[in-house]
Amino acid sequence: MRRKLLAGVLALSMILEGSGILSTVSAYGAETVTEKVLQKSGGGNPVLGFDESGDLLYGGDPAVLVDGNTAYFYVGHDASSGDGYVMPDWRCYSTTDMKNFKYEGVIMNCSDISWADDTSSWASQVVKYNGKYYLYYCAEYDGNAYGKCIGVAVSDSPTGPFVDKGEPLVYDSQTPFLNPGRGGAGWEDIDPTAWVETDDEGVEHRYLVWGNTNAYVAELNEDMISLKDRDGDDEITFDEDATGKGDIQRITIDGMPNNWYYAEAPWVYRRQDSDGNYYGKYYLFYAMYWREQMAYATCDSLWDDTYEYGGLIMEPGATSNTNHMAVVDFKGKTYFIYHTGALPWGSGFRRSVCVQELQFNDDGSIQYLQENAIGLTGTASKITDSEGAPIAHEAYHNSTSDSMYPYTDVKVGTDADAETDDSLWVLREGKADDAEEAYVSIESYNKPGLYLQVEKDKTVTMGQDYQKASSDGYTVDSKRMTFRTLEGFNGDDDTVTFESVQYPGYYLTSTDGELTVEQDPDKDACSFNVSTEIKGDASSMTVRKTDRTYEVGDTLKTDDIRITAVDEDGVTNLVYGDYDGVDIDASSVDTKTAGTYKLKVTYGGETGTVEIRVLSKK
Ligand code: FUB
Repeated sequence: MRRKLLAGVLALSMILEGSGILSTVSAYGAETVTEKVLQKSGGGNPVLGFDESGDLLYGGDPAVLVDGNTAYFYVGHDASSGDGYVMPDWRCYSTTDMKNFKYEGVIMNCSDISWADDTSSWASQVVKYNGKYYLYYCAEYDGNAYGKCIGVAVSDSPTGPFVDKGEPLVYDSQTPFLNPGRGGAGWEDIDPTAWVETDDEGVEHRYLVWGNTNAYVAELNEDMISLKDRDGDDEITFDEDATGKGDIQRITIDGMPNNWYYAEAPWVYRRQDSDGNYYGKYYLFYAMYWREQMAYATCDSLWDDTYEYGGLIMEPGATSNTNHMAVVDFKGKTYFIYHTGALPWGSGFRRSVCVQELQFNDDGSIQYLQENAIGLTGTASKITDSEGAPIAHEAYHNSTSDSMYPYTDVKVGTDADAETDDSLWVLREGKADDAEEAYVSIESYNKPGLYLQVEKDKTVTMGQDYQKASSDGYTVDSKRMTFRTLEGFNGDDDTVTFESVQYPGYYLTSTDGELTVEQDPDKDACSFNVSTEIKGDASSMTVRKTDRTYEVGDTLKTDDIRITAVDEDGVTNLVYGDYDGVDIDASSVDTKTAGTYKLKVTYGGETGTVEIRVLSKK
């Protein structure tokens, strides 16, 4: 299993590396070819997704506790074999460097909670307080009698076992259902995050924030297992009229653009100086809109202030409908920990955890992050054809529409003008047989979980390895996503030829920008150069069309055009084409005539183009 190896692998050098290491001779049919073993990427994302034996174990909704020299990662175990959550327990991993992870086992089973059902170990967070560890979690009340509730369990150790309080800390009935049409009645009270801090006057504050479709905040008592009766009326009440009275308040986030909304997955965070003291504003990280994007808001007080929208951090994941983050400072750096469905047969119901560094600008705003397959330890490679054009997938933003997933046939070709990130690949052990050193599977750098694959018609596309593995452990995509690497057929020492494992005797070939596998290819066209390098910076603005194509006579629409613009402070904004401030010059597009047009888009003083295809009427 790949995970077994990943857990122990250290970061590889991020400078240019050679590709060939050793070679052996073997033959297919009449042809004699020489294998050439490529350097595979060490580790990268996801960092978790394994059990005590190193076997695949999915887990989502990461939470992280930094305790001394160690960071403890917690996940809800995803045991689903379909398209719904089946989550029987919470598990823990530990790390002292954010690169190597130790499996610590089950910390609590849903079935051990007297009031909960057995399979709803949804999002959680562990906090340490006065030497004890408190696990805040959400689970469904048995028989759904009271919807989803928030519970709390206690342990003397960060790795458990945790013992539940015996009744919910927050019942679903304690907050109103305010947003029909989004989320669901009965599960507004999920996704707890807790925060404890002593202020400058020495007063201690303990907060619990949670919620789906609405975010709520309440104070915790010093026992950490009950909510504070702030207004002293002997019951825990919701502040219906937002008068500041009551014990549970609804959080309002001002300034969210594009009709986006708070969805779920809150995480409270504050920056720390080199002595570990908190400073600056509070950050509320959260999942926004559907499919879920990662965003943040800031405030001066978790209880008394309005929260101001800060920006988008990550677009919807390439392989998971939800995302859920933890943000922690650890040994002088800030880390953004999130989940994807990037492992084989992965999805929003079979997730695994990823780590990237989070960067702040001088004013405290947060830089946009792109999910990637290399994380802190992996390496990305460029694969260029004999003309110097890199293999790249088509440029696109992950759709917010469920119907687009899983991505199974993304267009791939060679393109000298391809954007850097779309032309980076992560060389993995061959899915068809990880013991074969000359086998390689080629994962997209910026669409983690999507791999180059050979189609039946011998064209090459990119898709997710999303189908269930058979009893031998391989998915139906394993072979078509694996290539045997050979010395380049053009005889150049530096080149490599990729033979399809699904179709032995067919070799990856670049012809006028098209990628196919061919039986008798031109020797230059099937010889590629592989170089491994660090990812370059994003350009200042990219404009991307999403899923729409037009037929002659259709009206041009701009709402699906998505623009990623980096402003002068390095802050990345992602906006739709119909957003205020976006100027679209449609004069170059003639939807009465079939053809391919370049549409000019201007935003924030930058101009870019997006390709519009108008097809003949069927
Ligand atoms: O894992 C179940 C739910 O999915 C979580 O509670 C949400 O945050 C979403 O990730």
